Amino acid sequence: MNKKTIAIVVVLIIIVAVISISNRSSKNDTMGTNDDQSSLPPRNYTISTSTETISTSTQSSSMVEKKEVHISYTDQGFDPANITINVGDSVIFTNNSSRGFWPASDDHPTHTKYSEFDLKKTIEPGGSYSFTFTKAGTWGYHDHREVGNVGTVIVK
Ligand SMILES: [Cu+2]
Repeated sequence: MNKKTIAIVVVLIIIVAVISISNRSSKNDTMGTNDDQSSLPPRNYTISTSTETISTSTQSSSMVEKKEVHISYTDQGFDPANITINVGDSVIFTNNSSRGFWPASDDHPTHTKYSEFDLKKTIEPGGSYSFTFTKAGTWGYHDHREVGNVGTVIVK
């Protein structure tokens, strides 16, 4: 239900309530005297509008949900080093090691396999780097400052 519909429903409820109240008072008029009215128990008309919880479903689109995959960089290397993701997914590298590291695409030192992936600078300990893979393929990567630490991102 949208706001306009709710407003119409509320107006209708008010109209119905007003009609029923006026029917009652006209009935009382035909019933006659004030004595009759005073013998009636007091009646309270409560107009209750049920408050409806409106939940708008956010994007039930058929698109595949984009994932974020985390890779931790430790003093022992990347963990996990090898992952498989889908096109459009992001990989977040967090530096949990004791030194700066430089995420870069293979091959060292030119980094031309997936040149956009090359951060071209160092991430200090505690820092992170998020990269969204938009090209399918098998992408080897490494720490440009510690070339023995390598991994592979397979993008499907
Ligand atoms: Cu390198």
